[in-house]
Amino acid sequence: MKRIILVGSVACGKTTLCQRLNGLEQIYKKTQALEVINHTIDTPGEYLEHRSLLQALVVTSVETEQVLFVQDAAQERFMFSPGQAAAFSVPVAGVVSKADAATSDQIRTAGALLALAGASPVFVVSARAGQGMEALARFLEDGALPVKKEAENG
Ligand SMILES: Nc1nc2c(ncn2[C@@H]2O[C@H](COP(=O)(O)OP(=O)(O)OP(=O)(O)O)[C@@H](O)[C@H]2O)c(=O)[nH]1
Ligand SMILES: [Mg+2]
Repeated sequence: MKRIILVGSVACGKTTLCQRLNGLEQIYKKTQALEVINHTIDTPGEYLEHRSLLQALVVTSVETEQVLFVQDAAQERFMFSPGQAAAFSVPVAGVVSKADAATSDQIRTAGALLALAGASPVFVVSARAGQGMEALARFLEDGALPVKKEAENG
């Protein structure tokens, strides 16, 4: 698996995603600091939400091969700026998380906002239910692109 860094708001599901990608038990634990788990760097949501900490994400991402912007599908608060992916020197993909708890409209909107932030491709997953995780894992293994479904277009 590529070395990745997870970036997203508080409670958007980064740690749960990280546990699922690494085959670990899903246990809730608030992320307090940058944390390395196998090939994954998990980050506290505060690093995205507090602008003064943003630069630390950009600097840390240099150690990785892939950034994942994670957006909770059911969360209306969107903390990524348009074009924010350009601040990173490694490729940025998007993950719409918690798809099990969102409507298809919410999923579509979250995906469109991630694309606006410059993330590509964008995956739709539920780390809890397992939906979409295979496609994301494949992309992180060998760069395979997601197959677009009707509800995710646009
Ligand atoms: N329904 C649903 N809930 C989820 C999913 N993934 C995570 N959650 C829940 O969302 C909450 C926050 O998940 P975390 O993975 O800790 O979020 P985080 O992004 O790591 O949060 P910080 O460490 O605070 O930045 C927990 O209660 C999780 O159980 C999912 O796929 N579906
Ligand atoms: Mg966390």
